Amino acid sequence: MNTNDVSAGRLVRAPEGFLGPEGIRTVFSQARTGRRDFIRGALAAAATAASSLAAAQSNPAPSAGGDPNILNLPEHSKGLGQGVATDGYGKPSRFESNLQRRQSPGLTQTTQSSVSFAPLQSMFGIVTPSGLHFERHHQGWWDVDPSRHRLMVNGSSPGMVAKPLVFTVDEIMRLPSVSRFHFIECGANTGMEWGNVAVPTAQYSHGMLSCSEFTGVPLITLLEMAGADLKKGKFVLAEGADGSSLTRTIPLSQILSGEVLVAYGQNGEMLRPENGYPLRLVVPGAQGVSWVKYLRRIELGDKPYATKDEAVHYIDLMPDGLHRQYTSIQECKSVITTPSGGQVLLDRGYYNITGLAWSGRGKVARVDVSVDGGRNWRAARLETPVLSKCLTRFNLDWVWDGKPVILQSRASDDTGYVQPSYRQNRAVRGTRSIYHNNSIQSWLVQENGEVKNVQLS
Ligand SMILES: Nc1nc2c(c(=O)[nH]1)N[C@H]1C(S)=C(S)[C@@H](COP(=O)(O)O)O[C@H]1N2
Ligand SMILES: [Mo]
Repeated sequence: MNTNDVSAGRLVRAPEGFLGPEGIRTVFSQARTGRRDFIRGALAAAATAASSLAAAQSNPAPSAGGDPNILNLPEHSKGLGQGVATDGYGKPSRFESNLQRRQSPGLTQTTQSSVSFAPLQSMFGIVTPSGLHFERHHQGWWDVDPSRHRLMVNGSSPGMVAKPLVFTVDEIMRLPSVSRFHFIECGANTGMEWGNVAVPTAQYSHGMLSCSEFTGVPLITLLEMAGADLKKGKFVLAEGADGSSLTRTIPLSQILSGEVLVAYGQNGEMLRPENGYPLRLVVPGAQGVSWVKYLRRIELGDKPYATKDEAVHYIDLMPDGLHRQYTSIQECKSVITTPSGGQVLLDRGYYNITGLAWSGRGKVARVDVSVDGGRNWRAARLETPVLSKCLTRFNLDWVWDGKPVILQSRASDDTGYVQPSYRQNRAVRGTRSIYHNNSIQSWLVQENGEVKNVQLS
């Protein structure tokens, strides 16, 4: 084993179409099959690599010219490195240029009313770097001047709010703040899969999903400051400042708990313009459309508003022909991100099956993983922290024997809800929905190591 194994881990393949010129990162194995204690085997292999690397770096090796005093070291171990970065804001390594959010060719007619997907298959842990957060815009994004932006809090009728207020961003940032980790998932995530398998990779099947630490002020604080009547009020209308006039109804019951935030921070800095700078609503557990960006108005009322974004869009066409409205909580769901569609296993042997699980109703309680198309299930290890309405990372040890297998993950949350199969979901929902598909995902690992998106009927 030598240090070249590191680059083997970065081998890329670029299947046609969706992946762009860079392809995606594959995974690689270090230990061979046949070892009964495969974890110890993998660790031993890693230790050997480390010690031979150390030996290579400390032992003088004869140069081509035969001068034994010249060390056979890479440039970066001999010369002077670069000075502190001059651009003031760091960027990823140039070797990581394949790590990108991507658009789906042909999905939408304009990029202003479109979506970019987060590269779930190449991320670690639970936090989405802000530059890789998925985007969903109804009429393009704006870099709104925070010194001119305002947020109004008013009532639908006289008396609903005693003294309507208009806040500047500075005024909101002076108030007591909280920081919390939450996932955001577009209600249309995995929507193309209702009818059948539609896309090749986890990026496109599940990448309208991201997770950040959000910082802001509980919306209830602003309502109380404005003297809101929290007995008469039952619902809030949230309105964005972009041309789409995006508006959604949020039940006051969810706001009273203090979890709905008027956020300005994302992962330790201000929100990115694409994600709603300078203010966005954070509605933990609710589908993305309720997380209104460029938030400019909050109105307290006593009934749901039935706006275009909840009466006509984001509704579920049921088998009986009726539409289901206001299904805004994202139910428990999970996906294996490695190995996943478009990746290639380079060899049989040990792999860490890893993925993400989440629930809009609370904490992930367990994740079971099957490597035989759902016949047998093993409990995966949940990585801490396991937070409410937040992505949870799971892992499972697995040795691939080189035969075709179907990998699946099935999450349950702390309400006892279990993620359904496609068959179970279609029995209730039919096949004509777009939104709210939380079915169990299947990945087929073929004999040649290539991983494909499949569905079991
Ligand atoms: N003002 C405004 N808010 C918006 C949208 C929008 O187009 N305009 N899109 C919504 C939808 S459908 C989703 S899924 C999320 C996406 O948030 P993101 O772009 O930060 O990922 O924002 C929601 N909030
Ligand atoms: Mo969305």
